[in-house]
Amino acid sequence: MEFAAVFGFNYVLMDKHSGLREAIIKGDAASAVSEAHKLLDEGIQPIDLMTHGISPAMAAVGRLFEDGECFVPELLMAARATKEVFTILRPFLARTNASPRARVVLGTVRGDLHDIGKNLVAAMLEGGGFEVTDLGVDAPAEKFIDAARDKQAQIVGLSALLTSTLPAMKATIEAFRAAGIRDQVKIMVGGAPVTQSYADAIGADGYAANATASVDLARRLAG
Ligand code: B1M
Repeated sequence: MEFAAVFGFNYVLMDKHSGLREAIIKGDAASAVSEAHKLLDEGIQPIDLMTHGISPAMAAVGRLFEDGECFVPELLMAARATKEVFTILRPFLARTNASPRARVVLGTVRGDLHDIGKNLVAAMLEGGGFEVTDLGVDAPAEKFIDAARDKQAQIVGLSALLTSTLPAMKATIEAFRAAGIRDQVKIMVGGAPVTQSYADAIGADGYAANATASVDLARRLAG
């Protein structure tokens, strides 16, 4: 795939994150990790690597996939490169947390295996001072409920990328109600097919369109 074609002229004019974006789009994990180390050594904040590097790169890979310009193997290579960069960013993000603002239990709902956006949200929340318990993908309602109880979480975050798994989001919120603990947690939702009106319709406490907005929302929900 052609990097210039993905980002257009402005991005080709090379900002400091362009090497990282290019490596992720190409699915070159080793170069992505080395670009990330280089940026961190230059004093760039880990949050900036996510907002200007990982996030736009994965959005670009998503567009290429939708346009039929890349296929599942390339998607998976880009996802793997992103995960390896997360591995080196995580300790930096954790280091900034003196005492957590609130505990968040986060996961991708049942039936849904997409985790790149959810991982970005987790990393941004950690960077924003939240303690995050990540339940991974394909998480059933009971897993969210058990973890929320165990961790005494104030916030539960549900991610979904498929229109077919949106009902699992609704079912998870209903399960919290049935378990009698709906009023003990704030539930935030997000993911490409989710909208504010869907969040309202299923009784969520908040919706965030992207990882940056999820930190603002979590701060608001945590009071
Ligand atoms: Co899938 N997939 N996929 N996929 N995939 C989509 C979602 C799709 C739109 C592609 C398409 O066809 N155009 C389509 C869904 C169509 C629909 O439902 N209407 C689709 C499909 C159909 C499928 C399969 C069914 C394909 C198949 O097997 N036939 C299958 C389903 C598997 C399953 O889940 N059961 C499938 C599989 C896969 C891969 C495994 C190959 C891979 C996932 C790898 C992984 O995640 N580890 C994959 C990918 C990569 C995509 C696309 C291309 C990219 C998703 C992504 O990572 N985006 C996607 C098309 C697209 O979105 N353009 C597509 C980048 C990421 C940073 O953005 O995830 O939106 P996003 O997260 C954002 C926000 O949404 C938000 O913040 C994030 C960061 O800014 N956000 C939250 C997310 N969660 C949040 C939670 C919050 C707050 C904000 O609070 C709790």
